[in-house]
Amino acid sequence: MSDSHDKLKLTRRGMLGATATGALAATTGAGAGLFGGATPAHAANKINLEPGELDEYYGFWSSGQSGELRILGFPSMRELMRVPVFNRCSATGWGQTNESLKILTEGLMPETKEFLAARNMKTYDNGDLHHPHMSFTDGTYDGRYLFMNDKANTRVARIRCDVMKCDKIIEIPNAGDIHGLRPQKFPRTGYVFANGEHEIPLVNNGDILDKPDEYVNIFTAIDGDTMEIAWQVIVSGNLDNCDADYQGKYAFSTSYNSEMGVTLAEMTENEMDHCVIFNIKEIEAGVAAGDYQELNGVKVLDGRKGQNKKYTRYVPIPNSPHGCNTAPDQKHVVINGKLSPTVSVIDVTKVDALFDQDADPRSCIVAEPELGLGPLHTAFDGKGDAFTTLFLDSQIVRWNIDKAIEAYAGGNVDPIVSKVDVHYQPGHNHTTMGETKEADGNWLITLNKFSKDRFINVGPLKPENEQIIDISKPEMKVVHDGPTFAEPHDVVLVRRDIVNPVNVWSRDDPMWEEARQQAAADGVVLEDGADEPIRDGNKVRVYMWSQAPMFSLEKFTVRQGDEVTIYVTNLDDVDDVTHGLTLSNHGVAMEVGPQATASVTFTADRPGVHWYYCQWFCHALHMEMRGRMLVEPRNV
Ligand code: CUK
Ligand code: CUA
Repeated sequence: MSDSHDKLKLTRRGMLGATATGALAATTGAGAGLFGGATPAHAANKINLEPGELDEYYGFWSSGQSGELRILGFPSMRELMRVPVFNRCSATGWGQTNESLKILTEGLMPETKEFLAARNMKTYDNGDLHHPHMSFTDGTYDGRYLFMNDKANTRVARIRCDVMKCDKIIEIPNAGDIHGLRPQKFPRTGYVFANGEHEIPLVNNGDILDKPDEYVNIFTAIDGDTMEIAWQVIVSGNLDNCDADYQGKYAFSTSYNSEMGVTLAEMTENEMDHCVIFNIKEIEAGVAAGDYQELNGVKVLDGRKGQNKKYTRYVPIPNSPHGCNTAPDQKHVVINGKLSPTVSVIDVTKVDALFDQDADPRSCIVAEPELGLGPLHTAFDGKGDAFTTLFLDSQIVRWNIDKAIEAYAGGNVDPIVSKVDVHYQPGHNHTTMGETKEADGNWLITLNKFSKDRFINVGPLKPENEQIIDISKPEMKVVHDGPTFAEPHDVVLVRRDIVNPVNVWSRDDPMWEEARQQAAADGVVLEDGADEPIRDGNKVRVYMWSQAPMFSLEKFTVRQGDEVTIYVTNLDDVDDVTHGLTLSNHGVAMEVGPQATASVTFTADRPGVHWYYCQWFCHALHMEMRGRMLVEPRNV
């Protein structure tokens, strides 16, 4: 590092840094006063928050075919953040930065990497994220991680809740398209259970093609701490949704198409499909005893119908069941009938007998109330009531679990408490803390697939409509319409005291470990940057820091055809001072959070002057936060 640069750096960093901090202190100071006095929204189930009031819950939303996770404040429904996962994000550079590409690619199977490389793709840039769920400890959310599925490209991802960024994505071998996903509730997560939805040949290499009777479905248990696959079980029938018990003994998956048909007529032929119950201890014992085949590096056990092994039991359920929801009473699991107007209630204490005494599989069913047309998903208030979406009736039905059990035993009681119209065709619904033992019965949200006439028209593609329902009294009341873009399937509503993200990255974060190592190999300290690009053949590495409102390099020079990697380390240590680096006319842009390092690699094949600039409005001199990349023509 030259003396003059050192001096310049010190002076400018000192002066402008002070200016920046001063300016920010003024704004954040005002903000702190405003928010410091904010009151939570729970008073009398209040939904409309005044400016400056904070939400009582975090809502973690899936986005279906948009591929991202969204964070909303709940119940205000203010969208707070989008966390890219299975998609490409223009704002943050997810899918482009080296740090995100490492996460997006390291968990892919070798043949997928080859497939993508042959098509000049670094990774998939689409996904279909249906089911986001938080990690549990002892039956309730613990604020560590969120896990989610990608139905489109058979992946499972994890988000770190300390920074709200995805840190792991794995492809699930042997399975066809991951759909249902739930974490183990007890003793902790532990396992993340993931359903393979579409049946495929066990070894899907082209040897077996149009022989559907040789296809199988795969249930997967992932270790949520390491994000490695613990084991898989082969099952009969398409797996749809799943959930776990509060005892740590069983997992449950709904299964439509027990016929294993491929046409609509074949798939809906039977009146009864089933719920598959997985015996976790027996499966672990089977793994320990070596009762598995190894496929693509995964231990795969056989739990198909008729195997009569203690890994699985098949409970007949009417008809093409969809949602699978364990109640906060820690005892009941509701299986939603979809094509049947009923839901089937499993008593987990009666499941032992299925395995130990080969009891009739239906003996674990303790209620089967008829609720209405198209029951898809059920949520709970923690006080004994359940709330089921009726897709075809466009209603939420509130029903009482104890009364349903009484009626099933022959009692003359009606389990239905009330119904409310929603707009329209609800899929998932969810209550505040509803999938934990701490369900509080305050609010229900219903995620409706259609919104026609609820909003001003935006053309043929309409938003979905999410409605909030006050469930604190027996009569339910719709209190809010919330349009949303394609296409949340599911959401979890988490009390805000459970979620505690940091404001500023730790410089030790593993996210940029490779950048740290590369810098060390180049004799550079990331926080200091380098005056000149480091050349290594035609690979060029540019190290700079950012501090509002400047980059450490006002310019750098490379040669046409160089493969350039730019590392930016954000020295700002102030809440909310995110910078970015956009390199014009190169399709390059990335977020650099406070105290973070981010890097991007591209080929400098356009001779000339190209400006890079900060794209995250960070300072009064944000427009001035820029520099030049000078690209020398190849034959000079
Ligand atoms: S599924 Cu979409 S409405 Cu993927 Cu959870 Cu039921
Ligand atoms: Cu830094 Cu805008």
